[in-house]
Amino acid sequence: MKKITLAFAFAVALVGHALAQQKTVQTKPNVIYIYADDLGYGDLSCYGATKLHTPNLDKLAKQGLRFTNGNATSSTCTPSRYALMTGQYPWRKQGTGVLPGDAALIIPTDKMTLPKVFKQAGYATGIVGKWHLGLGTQVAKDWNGEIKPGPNEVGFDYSFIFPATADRVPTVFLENQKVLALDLKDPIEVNYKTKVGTDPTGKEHPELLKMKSSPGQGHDATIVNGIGRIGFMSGGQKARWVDEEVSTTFLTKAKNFIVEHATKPYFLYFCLTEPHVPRMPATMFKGKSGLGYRGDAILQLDWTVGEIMKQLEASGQSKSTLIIFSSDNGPVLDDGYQDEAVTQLNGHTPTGPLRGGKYSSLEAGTRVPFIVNWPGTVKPGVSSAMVCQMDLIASFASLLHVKIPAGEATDSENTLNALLGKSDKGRTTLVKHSGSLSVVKDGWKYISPSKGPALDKLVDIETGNLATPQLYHLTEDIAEKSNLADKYPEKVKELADLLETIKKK
Ligand code: NG6
Ligand code: CA
Repeated sequence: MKKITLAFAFAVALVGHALAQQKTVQTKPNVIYIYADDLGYGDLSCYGATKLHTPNLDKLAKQGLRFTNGNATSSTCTPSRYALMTGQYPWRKQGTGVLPGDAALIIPTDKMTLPKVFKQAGYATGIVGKWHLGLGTQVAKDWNGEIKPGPNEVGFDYSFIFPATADRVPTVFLENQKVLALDLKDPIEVNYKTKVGTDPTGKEHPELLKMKSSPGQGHDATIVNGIGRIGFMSGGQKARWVDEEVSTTFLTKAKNFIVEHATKPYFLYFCLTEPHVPRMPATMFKGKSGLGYRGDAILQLDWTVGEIMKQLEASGQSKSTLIIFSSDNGPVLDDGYQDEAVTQLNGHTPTGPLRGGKYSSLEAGTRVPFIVNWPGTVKPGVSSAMVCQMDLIASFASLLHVKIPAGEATDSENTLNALLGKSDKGRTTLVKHSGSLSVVKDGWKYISPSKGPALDKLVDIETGNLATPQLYHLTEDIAEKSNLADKYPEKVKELADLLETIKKK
C-alpha cells in the first residue's frame, strides 16, 4: 500500500512538473524576429503577389496572423532598426540615417533595448544577420582585434553579423566581436574616403565585374567576389564572404542557435539580407523565379524561413516559439546594380497596391509585410490593426513583466493584444519617417510639406515630396491617389499640430 502511495505521489509530482514546464513555455515563448531587407508589401503571395510564389511565408501567414497595416518607422534600414532596438523614433537623434560600413555604434549601451527586455526575463539572446547600427566607439578602428561596443554590448549574448549592408565594405562576418576567418598576416583595412591597398575597384576595372553597377550610384569602389562595393577595403582575403553563401551561412548559424538553446527560452533576431542589393543568390535559386535575381532572392528568403520552421518542428519547438516576420523598409528595383530587377519584372508589383517605395514618405516606404505566428496561442487570421516594429520593446516587456526605466523606449507602445490577435486595435497614431515626417492617425495620413524632388531619379521612386501639405484618407484610399488637403483644412491643421506635439515630446 505504502509503495503504491509513493508511486502515486511520484507520478503526481511528475505530472505537476510537466505542467509547470508547459506553463513556463506558454508564458515565456521563444521569440524569433525575422527581418527581411527591402521586402515590399506586395512581394509575397500571401500579400497578393501572383508572379512570385512564396509557399513558406504563406504557410507562416496562414497558420498565424497577417497584418495589413504593419509598419517600419522609416523608409530605410538604419533608422528602422534603430527604432526596433531602442523603442525611440530615430529622427529624434542625429546620425541615425543609413550608415557607412565603418560607422561607430549608434545604440546607447546604457539604455533599454529589445534584447535587454528578453535578457531581463531570463532569456538567452542572439543576433544572426545584418546589423547596420555601427560598431566600436569611433569610425577609425582596428578590424583585426576585438571590435566593440556592438551587438554584444547592447543586449545580445551571441552575435554573428555582417557590419552594414551587403553592398558596403568590409564584406566580412563578425562572430562575437571578431572577424571570422581572420588572418593576421593579411590585416583588414577599411576606408570610406580614400582607396586603401591594391585591390581593383569597379571604377578602374569594370571589366572584372560579374554584375555591373548602375551609373552614378557609387557601387564602384573595391571589388569583392566580382561585385563593386561602396567603400574601400584591403586585406582579409580569406575572411571575405562569397555572396552566394551569405544566406546559407546565416541560416546555419540561426539553426545552431535554435538547437543549442532548446531547453531555455531564447530571443533570436534573425536579420536576412534579401532582397537588398547586391542580389546574388545561391546557385540553386539563380533563375528560379523568372524575375531576375531580385525574385530569386525572395525565393531564397522564403526557403530560409521554411528551413527555420522545419528546424523548430524537428526540435519540438513549434508551439513554444513565437515568430514575427517583417521588413525594414519598402521595395526598390534598381538600387545600384544592373541585376535585371527592372527588365525582368514581368508584371510583378513589389509595392502591391501602395504608392512610393524605399526612401519614400508614401505608404510603400514603411508599410511592409508583418506576420505573427505562434501555433496554438495566436489564432490564425488577418488583422487590420496598425502595428509598428518599434512597439516590440513595450509589448514584450508587458508579456514578460519587465519594467522599462522611466525616460527610455518612450516612443514604444504596448500593442501586445493587437500583436497576439486579441484585439483589432493597435496604435492610433504613428509618425512615419523618410526625408520628411508624416503622421498617421485613425486612418488619416498627413505628409508635411517638403521642397525635395517629387521623383528620386536614381531609383525611379516617387518620394512623396510636395511643397504643400498632403492629406490622404488611407482607410479608403490606400494608394494615396487623392490629396484631400484642400478639402479638409481643419484635418490638415489637426494632424500638423499633432506632429509638432509628438516632435516636442
Ligand atoms: C543607399 C545606397 C543603396 C543602399 C542604401 C541602403 C547609393 C546611391 N545607394 O545610399 O544602394 O545601399 O543606401 O539601404 O549609395 S538600406 O536598406 O540599408 O537602407
Ligand atoms: Ca533595408
